[in-house]
Amino acid sequence: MDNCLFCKIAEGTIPSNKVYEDDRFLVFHDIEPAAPTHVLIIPKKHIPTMNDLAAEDAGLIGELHLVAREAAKKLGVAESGYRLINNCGPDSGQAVYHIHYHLLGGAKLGALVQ
Ligand code: IU
Repeated sequence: MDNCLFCKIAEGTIPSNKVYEDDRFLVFHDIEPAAPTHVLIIPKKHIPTMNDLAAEDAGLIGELHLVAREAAKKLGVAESGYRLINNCGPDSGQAVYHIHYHLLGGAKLGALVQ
């Protein structure tokens, strides 16, 4: 997708601080961390939001959870605990319309709704 920031990050045309990459996923550090550990997990496939997921994406999104699990281990938060968040649409505060999951940890996290 031409005008998508996270597609450009996935392609490598915009640099990121990578934690993990394979042919289908990228995990990179959020530029404005909201917790001591804050990375974003994205599929390289351009899917704008959770609402745009198709049945054929079920495997991709399932696999994304395994990527998140491995990232949590690599980042040292697997045992202490972490949160995986997807923002979908305006009320959630979604700012980048390429589906992504925030993995947050490294501290006791606050309430879910603020
Ligand atoms: P959101 O779920 O769409 O609100 O989250 C977008 C995140 O992308 C947010 O936490 C930003 O700090 C983060 N981000 C980034 O890591 N790199 C960027 O170049 C931009 C946003 I723009």
